[in-house]
Amino acid sequence: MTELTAPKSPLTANEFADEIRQALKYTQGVTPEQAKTADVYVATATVVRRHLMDSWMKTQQDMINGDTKAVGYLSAEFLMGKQLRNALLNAGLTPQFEEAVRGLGFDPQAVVDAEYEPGLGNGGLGRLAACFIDSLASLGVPAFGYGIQYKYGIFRQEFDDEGRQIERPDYWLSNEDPWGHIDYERDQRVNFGGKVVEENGKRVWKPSWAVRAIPVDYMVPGYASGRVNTLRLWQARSYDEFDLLTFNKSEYLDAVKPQVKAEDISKVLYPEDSTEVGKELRLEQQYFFASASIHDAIRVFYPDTDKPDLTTFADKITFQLNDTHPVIGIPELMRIMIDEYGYDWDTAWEVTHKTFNYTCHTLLPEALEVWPASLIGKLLPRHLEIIERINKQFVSELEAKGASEDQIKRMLILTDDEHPVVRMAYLATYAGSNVNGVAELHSQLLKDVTLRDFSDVYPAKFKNVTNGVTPRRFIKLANPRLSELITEGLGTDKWLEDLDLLEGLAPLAQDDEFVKKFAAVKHENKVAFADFSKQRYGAELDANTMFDTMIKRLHEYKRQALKILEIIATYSDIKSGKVNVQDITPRTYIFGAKAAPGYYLAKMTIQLINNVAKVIDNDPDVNGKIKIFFPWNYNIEVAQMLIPATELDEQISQAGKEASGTSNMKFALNGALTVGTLDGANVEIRERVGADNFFLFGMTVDEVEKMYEQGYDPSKYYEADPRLKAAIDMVADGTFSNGDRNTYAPLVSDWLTKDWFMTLADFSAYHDIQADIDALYADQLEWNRKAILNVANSGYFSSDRSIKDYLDRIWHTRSLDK
Ligand code: NBX
Repeated sequence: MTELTAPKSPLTANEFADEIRQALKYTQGVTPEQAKTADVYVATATVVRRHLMDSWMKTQQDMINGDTKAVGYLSAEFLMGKQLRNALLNAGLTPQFEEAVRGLGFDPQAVVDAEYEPGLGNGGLGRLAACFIDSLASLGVPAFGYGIQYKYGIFRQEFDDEGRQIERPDYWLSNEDPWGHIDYERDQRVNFGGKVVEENGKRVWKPSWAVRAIPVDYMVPGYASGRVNTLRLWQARSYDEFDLLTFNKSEYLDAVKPQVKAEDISKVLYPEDSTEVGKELRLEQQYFFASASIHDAIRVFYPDTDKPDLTTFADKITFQLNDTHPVIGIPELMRIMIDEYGYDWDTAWEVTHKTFNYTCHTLLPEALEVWPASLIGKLLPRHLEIIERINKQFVSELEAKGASEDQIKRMLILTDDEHPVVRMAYLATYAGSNVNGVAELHSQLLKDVTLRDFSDVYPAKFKNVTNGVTPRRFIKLANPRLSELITEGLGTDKWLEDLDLLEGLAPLAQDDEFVKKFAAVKHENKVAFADFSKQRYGAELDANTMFDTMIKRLHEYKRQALKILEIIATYSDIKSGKVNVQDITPRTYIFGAKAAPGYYLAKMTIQLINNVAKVIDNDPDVNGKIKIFFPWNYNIEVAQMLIPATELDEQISQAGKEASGTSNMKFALNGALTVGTLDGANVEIRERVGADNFFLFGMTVDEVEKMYEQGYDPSKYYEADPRLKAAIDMVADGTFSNGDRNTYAPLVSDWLTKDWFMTLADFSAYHDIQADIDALYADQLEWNRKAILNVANSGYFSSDRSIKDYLDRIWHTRSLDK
């Protein structure tokens, strides 16, 4: 493989092999002969980490000693994916690794596969955080990712015999984690509970319990930058090894209870991604990592003093709040400055305001976090006081600006009703310097709808930064074949650092030889995915069918239902003889999705998809023309295999609901064509790749709004479209539930009476576009030309570009000098 510009490492393959042997011997206590593949993985990771150590230390020193403001990316989730290949690539050690490991008698890919994927995120938001810290390091911007080292990540998904989702714990730390370094000496105390008392005219918090936050540090190596940043994930531990009082009463098991409670805080990632659960433990998690991280930043940037000049804090670091999850950090910084360091309110406010910025990732009102004031008061009484004062100051400010009473009421951070709540998005918007959406359309809708009052009063705060994805993981690592072809086509591999260079591929879309090579790469990727699916899932996929993929969390607004209903309608056409099965373009429909464990309709949709798959598979009338494949436990590893193999990408959410989407970017960059609505970043992808190279369908945001206003009646669409009616009837009549009409009754009833996301209204348009898709697919040369144009024109969607936009528009900082 070509590695033209990755940093040339001084390490030879032989030296690498020696170091692996040493690590095996001195850290793991095995000889190379005794070593298992997993031992070699751990040893290799140890060597890579050691090799990065100097750059890591230098980056930290340059950050602390220089005058470049750092970025603190505060996020409850970092969905990193496996680390080894990424670290090797960024350290420029891939060829040496391959040779060394082979020389030791092991298969390099098996060594890489031995890593257990950490699932410390739900979906797009967590993966975005991981892409962003990769880009920050690659651009040489000093940065910390701050989050939680959950003991259990996102659940492992299984399907039972009825096709229902089962959730199993994801005990990802059951084996050694060679990447994380636990730093007991740099722990932080995080207090909870108790009350606030008046002492010498000051409000003093007397907490009733505390948790020890211990940092686990992960290196974040930049690609070809020589820089290595830090991802610092906090682990919760107890201070109370034994509650002696209880112990003396010889209630031994009760004595460890406080310890268990403390350690619960970092125990599990909440698996709900769009609906709020409002659980006490979740607020504890949020405060736990926000507080520990802010204290940590003070420790890092003001070393060797207990009297830091925090008026300069905002020049040292800027905190980006990844959604509302870390927003409790705002009153926390206020409290630290006022209570712990004796600053006055106005000084603390100025610093806090300058330090924080907020990114919103949703448009669903139910996903905007609110916390009952009573809960905050119980857990963080001093913070509630501070929030009350912020709210008061806010109201005065609004009055001074001439806001109406109504408007002020709508905007309250702390509501004034019987059960007051704190609206975290409002707190972040008022207190922070900037608020941004994650795609043009989303940012516009934030201003016009979701945060309209705020944008009226504070228009300058509102920014857009369109999301992006890292080309290192999602092109180079995921798609080595395409990467080689790109490098060949461009004559350089610099595109990995400057993705705009992909534009140079556009003329090659007219070169039939290049197009054929591109098609061959896609085909090989499909074969590879089929092999993987056979091995991992026992599935039989035909690489000569169109690979049509929908991967994302299962949610009504994303409309997996639209796709499954279209598949069912096609099946019904075959059964009724309306279409001749020979005329059907063979497609393999691939789904990957987890549903929140308590999300009833989402789980039922999974069950339906699995059972449609079964029925279709076993029906000789289908003649293998259509197949559904739903690999369980979709994760980053599966994504890296599946995205390069996909030809058609489904981005079919109801317009105005998907904030951005990021798989859409990964697909375009890997040469899939998109069928999609004008939603999220689809809009910008279509603008860039060209309307001719994108399958657009469905209602626009304005049409959706109008329809809500008019009163939407889904049953009209059911009655009007015989294909839709046939499909829904099939679900209702037990075709996919062994004749049982009850199994999907709630889903059917929702479609016919509610259908909040207007799946039925968009059904005909979605069906009509399928004919265009099939027609183009029949001309493989044309299809692949368009696919190449998707690759060539998607360079904008590099997370390097997103980070540069954050630097220019929000953070106002820069790379460290080389
Ligand atoms: O964030 C997602 C959006 O739905 C996508 O449109 C967007 O591309 C992506 C990155 O900006 N949001 C998301 O993934 N949210 C969560 O995972 C989530 C997790 C916990 C929670 C609320 C939302 N309490």
